[in-house]
Amino acid sequence: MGVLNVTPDSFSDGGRFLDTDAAVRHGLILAEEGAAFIDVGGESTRPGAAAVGVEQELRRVIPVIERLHGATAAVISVDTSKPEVMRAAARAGAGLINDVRALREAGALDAARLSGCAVCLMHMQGEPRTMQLAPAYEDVVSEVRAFLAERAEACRAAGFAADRLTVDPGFGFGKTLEHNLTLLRHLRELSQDGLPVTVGLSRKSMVGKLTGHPEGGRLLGSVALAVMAALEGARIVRSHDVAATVEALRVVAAVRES
Ligand code: PT1
Repeated sequence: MGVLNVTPDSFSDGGRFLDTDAAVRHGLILAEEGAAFIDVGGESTRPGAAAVGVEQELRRVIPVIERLHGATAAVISVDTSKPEVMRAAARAGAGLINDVRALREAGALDAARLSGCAVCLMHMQGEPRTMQLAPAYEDVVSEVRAFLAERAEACRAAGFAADRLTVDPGFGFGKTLEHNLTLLRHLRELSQDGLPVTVGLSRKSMVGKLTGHPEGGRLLGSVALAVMAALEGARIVRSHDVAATVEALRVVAAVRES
């Protein structure tokens, strides 16, 4: 899954893709590099980020989704928690709703179900603005697993087919380095009910803490974590660096299938 941030405060692109043309061009490059999903996001959810209004988020993402849809075989994903954005994105051609709040916002569960899109349910403790101030768990693996199981059950009860869902532990979302590493080591336990697991590790501060490198220097650490996640059963890997990540995962797959 390739990351396409359409935000001025994006941590990875310095706002370079605020104009629709440039965003669409970059999305097409991600697809050519081998991304099966292009994840279009207009609300930054990195630690410390403030919320954005619905009109602004719509203005950012909908033109990009409209133009990517049909221009690539990749599935267009929309990184949003807002029901209005889910509805408009689905009309514009999105096939996956990637919600870091796991459809907990008012109206989101219904909007997602009626959209016909598949859904990624992610775990987050707190809200982006404050989630890294004091993350705390008694047992991070069982708490994240229980949360994801509860949200998947809420979706099934609302009428989602199980094969339209994926779950994500939410690396860096209200978690210390130790929480993140524990979750990665125990990734297989997060989806006992057989739902595919998605992970996002690319360029995150956990990579910085492990390598000492700033955001621009985290490719090798990010690819190493992507490989580890794949070996621990992850089925979808969200990344800014699609060419490098796809190459690494293809090599791993070739060995495992040999
Ligand atoms: C993710 C994810 C996401 N991450 C899914 N969607 C982000 N499904 C946005 C840091 O510690 O992991 N899964 N959408 C980006 N969020 C972060 C969080 C970015 C933490 C950076 C950090 O640096």
